[in-house]
Amino acid sequence: MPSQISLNEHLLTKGNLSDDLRHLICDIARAAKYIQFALRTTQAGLSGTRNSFGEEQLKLDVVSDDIIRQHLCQSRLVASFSSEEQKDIIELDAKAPFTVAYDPLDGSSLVETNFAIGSIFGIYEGAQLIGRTPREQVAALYVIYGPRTLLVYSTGNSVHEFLLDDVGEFILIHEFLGIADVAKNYSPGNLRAIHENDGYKKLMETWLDEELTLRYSGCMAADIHHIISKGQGVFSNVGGSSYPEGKLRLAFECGPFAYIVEHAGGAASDGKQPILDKKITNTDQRTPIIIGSKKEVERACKILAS
Ligand code: AHM
Ligand code: MG
Repeated sequence: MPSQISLNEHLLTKGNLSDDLRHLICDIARAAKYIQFALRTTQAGLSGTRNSFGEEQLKLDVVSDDIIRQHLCQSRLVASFSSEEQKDIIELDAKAPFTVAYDPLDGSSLVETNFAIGSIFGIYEGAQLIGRTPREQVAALYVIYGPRTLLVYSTGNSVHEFLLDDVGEFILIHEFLGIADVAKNYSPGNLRAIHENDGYKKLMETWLDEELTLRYSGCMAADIHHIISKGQGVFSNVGGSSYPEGKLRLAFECGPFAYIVEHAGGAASDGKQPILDKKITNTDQRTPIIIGSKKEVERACKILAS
């Protein structure tokens, strides 16, 4: 028997979850392997153009969406799913146990730069997404495609990190990840909003004055993974005139990350209430978000409200 712990084995022994949910998470992990292969082997540019063989190429976010859709359909475990790449919620089989909300390729505008990007998933029991809150998720996970491919999941029993090895297995590298209450790093998104949002301006001045370390890549998945892997930090994206509610979506981005960060001991708020308690009213719904180290999130919410 190999001494390394695979994702499947970890889910079996530490996940505290049903076999159905374990199979669904493994199916999603398999989809991620195909996405990382597509990212490695598709030529840069990648955007509905032709490759050097003259073949038409789909955008990588569309390719990633197709790969995930195929895996969700074939799992036979998905009642409905909703993707950041598609307007409509897709209903598959009302009797199947789960609904999945996902962003197939977060940070896809960074593909050409070779920065890390990611896929994000939130899993709910039942056939409905609309009317639910992210607190009702039974699992959330994300995959980071960077120099290494990493998968991080929570099923409500802390947060665990896996590395894709050369055999094509996700193997455990860190378990029971935690986020400290105090942040030393900050990751401020939608900074253009400081011209219209005095609270956000004051928050930036506070972070600058206190000389927190700036860590912002432009991919939420990578920026929040930075917080999880360093065990501290704060990420923000709040509203201004171009994005009154901030740029990030509740169902596909903020909800899954709020679930994972809270299960690592951190916090996630829209400035007034926990992200986990916000009702999903439509799939395009945006929300301001301050997420990461608990004390810093609390303080940021106070400054934003002042
Ligand atoms: P995407 O899902 O289309 O990639 O957009 C979301 C991304 C986030 O990952 C990131 O935090 C944000 O957009 C960055 O926005 P901006 O380029 O305005 O800073
Ligand atoms: Mg995104």
